[in-house]
Amino acid sequence: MNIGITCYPTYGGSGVVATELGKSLAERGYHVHFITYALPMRLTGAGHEDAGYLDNIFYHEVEMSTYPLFEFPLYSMALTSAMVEVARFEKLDLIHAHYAIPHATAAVLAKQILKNDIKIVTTLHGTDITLVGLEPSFEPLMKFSIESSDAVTAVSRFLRDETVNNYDVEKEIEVIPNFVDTETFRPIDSRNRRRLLAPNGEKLLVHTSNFREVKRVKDAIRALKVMLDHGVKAKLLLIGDGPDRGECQALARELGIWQQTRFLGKQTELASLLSSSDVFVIPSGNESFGLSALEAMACGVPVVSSDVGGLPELNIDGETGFVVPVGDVDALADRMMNLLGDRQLHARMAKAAYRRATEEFTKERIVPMYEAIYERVLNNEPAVTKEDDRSSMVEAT
Ligand code: GMT
Repeated sequence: MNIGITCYPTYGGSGVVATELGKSLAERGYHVHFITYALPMRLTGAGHEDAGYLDNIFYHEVEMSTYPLFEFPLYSMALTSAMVEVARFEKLDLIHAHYAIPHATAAVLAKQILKNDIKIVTTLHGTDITLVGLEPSFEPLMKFSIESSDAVTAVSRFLRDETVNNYDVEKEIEVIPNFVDTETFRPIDSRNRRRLLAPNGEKLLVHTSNFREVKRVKDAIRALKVMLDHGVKAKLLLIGDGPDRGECQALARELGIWQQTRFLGKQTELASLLSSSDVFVIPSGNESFGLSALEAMACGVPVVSSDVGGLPELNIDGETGFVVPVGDVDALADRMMNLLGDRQLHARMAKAAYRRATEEFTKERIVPMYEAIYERVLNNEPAVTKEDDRSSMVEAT
């Protein structure tokens, strides 16, 4: 089977999921063609043994021509053209579009140009539905793109329900959660690293994100301040980069806790940094799944998260960590102090987090769900009904 994959290559969890899926499919013998405007971040293999050339994977760059008349780059048009060209030349059976606008839209248009001689699978990831698509002018486009896809998946039950409710779509949306490569994300003995990061035996809190407003990173910094005021010896590792980073740094200085925060920027050795840490904190204002929390869980790190979106589907309150109301900084601090102050509780939750990640959300378990959808659309079979939805596995702990 020849599969085209389009995703945002440089930024965010949807690109990570799309790239890891493509790599897994290639390992299983499919020919995978990435059609993106830059080489997907994790495809370069930075930090991976398989850096460089990967068998069965092909990269087609979406080239953007400039012309003075086009004040704004015509990304969607260029992408559609690239999809058509690659589909014809490489005899693609289907295009898997990650992120609804404009990727699913471009794929649907490409399908029309190709006279329906291709199938479209769309995966909804989060902000495409919860933020971007809610722009009133985008609503008809979103509904059209979803309903015109041959199959649609969402990464959590929350996201499926949001899509159905917000866009009134008449389309079966199947839930396929995010997955993690447990060979990369695993508990790693990182005592040396820990000694460097916490030379005075401090507890380590960790947060990874793209520092957008929706991540509410400042809540994590404020929670650290509450903990320090309670006499807890702790440090907060902040990994990643994005628009809010500057403000977060300013807040840490303003609160007088600069020395207890470490802004580490974008890191490739994530698993080792996560493994060095005691608690993963994710206070998001909206989060359709929370791939970063899953990666931490696979490294044996319990999670303290907000209660929004798909986070409570992943992080089981009182079992793999704690779930607190979004924006409640005191509750965030309180739960982290509970975890850090009770060795047995911490060990139990760390083990449960690891078990949940490595039993429920592995690529071995999740990738076949996508394969089944590909087979189904190519055989023109109908979608599974909600009653026997695949999301039931997410509920199993
Ligand atoms: O918010 C991000 O980090 C980026 C965003 C994206 O679409 O690239 O991530 C979304 O997709 C991830 C993969 O499916 C999910 O794990 C994230 O929860 C989701 N982010 C939000 O909903 C805010």
